[in-house]
Amino acid sequence: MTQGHHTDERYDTETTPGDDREPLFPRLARRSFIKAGMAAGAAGSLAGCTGLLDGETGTAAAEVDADVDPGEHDEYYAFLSGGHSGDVRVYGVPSMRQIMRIPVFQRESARGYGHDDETRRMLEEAGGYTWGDTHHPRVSQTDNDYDGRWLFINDKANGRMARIDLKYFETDAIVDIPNQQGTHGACARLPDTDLIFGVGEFRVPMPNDGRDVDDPAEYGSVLTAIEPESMEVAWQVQVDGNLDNGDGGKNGRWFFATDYNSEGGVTESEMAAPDTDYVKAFDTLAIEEAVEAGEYEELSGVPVVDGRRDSPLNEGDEPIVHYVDVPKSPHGISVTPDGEYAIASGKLEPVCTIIEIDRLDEVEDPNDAIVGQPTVGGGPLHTVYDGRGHAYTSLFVDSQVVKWDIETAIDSEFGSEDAIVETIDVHYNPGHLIAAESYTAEPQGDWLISLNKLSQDRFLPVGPVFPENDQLIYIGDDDEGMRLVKDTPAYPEPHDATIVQAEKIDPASVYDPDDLAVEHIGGEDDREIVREEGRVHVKTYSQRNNFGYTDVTVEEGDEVTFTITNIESTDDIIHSLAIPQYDINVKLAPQESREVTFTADEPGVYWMYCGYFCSALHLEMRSRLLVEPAE
Ligand code: K7E
Ligand code: CUA
Repeated sequence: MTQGHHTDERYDTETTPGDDREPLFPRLARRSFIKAGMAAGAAGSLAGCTGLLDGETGTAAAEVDADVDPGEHDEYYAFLSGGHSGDVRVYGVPSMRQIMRIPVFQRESARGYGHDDETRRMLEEAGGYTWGDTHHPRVSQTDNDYDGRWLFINDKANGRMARIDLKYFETDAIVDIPNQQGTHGACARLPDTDLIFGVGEFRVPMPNDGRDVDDPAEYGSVLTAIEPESMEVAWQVQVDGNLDNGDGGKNGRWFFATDYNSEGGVTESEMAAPDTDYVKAFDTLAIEEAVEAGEYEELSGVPVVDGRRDSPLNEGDEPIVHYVDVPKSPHGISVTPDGEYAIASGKLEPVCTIIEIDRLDEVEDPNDAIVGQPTVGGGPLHTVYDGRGHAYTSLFVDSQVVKWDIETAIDSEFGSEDAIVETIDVHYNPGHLIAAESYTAEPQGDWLISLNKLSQDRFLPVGPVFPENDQLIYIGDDDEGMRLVKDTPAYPEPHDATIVQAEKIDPASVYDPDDLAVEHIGGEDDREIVREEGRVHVKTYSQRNNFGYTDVTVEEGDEVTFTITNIESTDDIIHSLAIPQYDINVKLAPQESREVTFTADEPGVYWMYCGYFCSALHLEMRSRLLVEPAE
């Protein structure tokens, strides 16, 4: 990734002791921090050194208690994006047990997602794609603290944003974003999550309808603002260059995004050519004023404001987008818990860039808002916080997490390593990392997960597709240093994550029928089979151990609808309605009602059965669908 232009001698070719594999990135194998620190005379505190030694050997310290005994609950939820699996995974922290998966952009049979009429329609109306690429899960906040209401997640592949209702841990809305290909970064305007932002990565013609196909100069990319309640697009801002990751300021005004293609290249070498790229600081209030004043062009039904550098809206001393030059191809950007700084991670340069947010209003040249640029190590991708003034940056190339002190970095020369407190080896090549409630005003500063892209030798081999490795690191003791506690294999492939205190989320264990759009069939008295010309509507229920009707007879060619309620009120008694050959498996949690419609075009006998092992008589929980041949 940075081969070819990086000549920093701090990188050596030796691998870590005990690590006999070939370095992944020749000449850029793991950096020897102790050596570098001594050479530069910039060692951290003694306490930091203890951590370093542990970091060098990568061993877990026994005294960190991350055990969650059988039957005990974790202190935190972690929500991890599933990447091109299209889902969101729910872990408990610190156990790292995977508790649930929430399907978002893909049909999923265990949850019956995309099997009933409503979720099928939702996926269809969101473009009808069969997959998505989830990267950035963000839980809604009120007053810069998690409120447990929603989780938002992007689809990098098909330019969408989804909302998960955390009462039911279920996707309840998806918006297919116009004028945007590759919705990458996803984040909210804080403190109260009153707008969700989708960050447009791929530059395309605007609109992308066949015009300017091979004229990259005319391509554009936009930042999209979405109303969280309606999940409708409120406005977009077109920018120069592209957009990568993003994060919201904490005071209801700013949004920051990185850019790795400021000059609009279409090949890898063009994209990596310039020495600098941008961090763009969007003044969302000024953008909203421009929309109010009608200063936009409507494209695909959306007001698109011109935020390019030479836009009239960027003239004068209140531009809508401030373009800050940073070393080329920054990747992650995140705002510190106190809301004072936005820190961009360098990716192709071994630095982080610290922008003091309030200075954006004061300086004439936005570059003067940069107040620090510490050297942190090879391939810095993302930065998170512990609430004690430290930043933790994932180093993709060095396979490390580096802990550094923000104020020290601001007080030091640009490029200095003085701010580095310690590093810890991770296995291997971390992408994102996340610390407990790092995206709020008050992170807890105890646990950190490093989401490593490569697991290499860490698990039993399972063929050429290796799992990823999500490593749990304890960061709660500044004297003892960071401790690697657990390896957790992950199905490909998590990107970002959010860690939320368990007490801030209050999921339902039984459905409230008022929350469902489908008729509730309360039991035997409600059940009926309504027949009209060519249509059969079966209204029934499920309970241990039957489906209300033992047989349902229809005629070949009938359009059949099942409206079915699980009438159990006991927690955890789930049924499903599986109909072989008709590709249906509708999951039904207690008091849940779902509807499924299909055309009975195959004459024959079909055993409708329950897919969840619900009682000792579960296997007996089946009924016949009799499809009689048409005349
Ligand atoms: Cu994987 Cu946040 Cu999509 Cu970085 S992004 S690693
Ligand atoms: Cu219901 Cu098995």
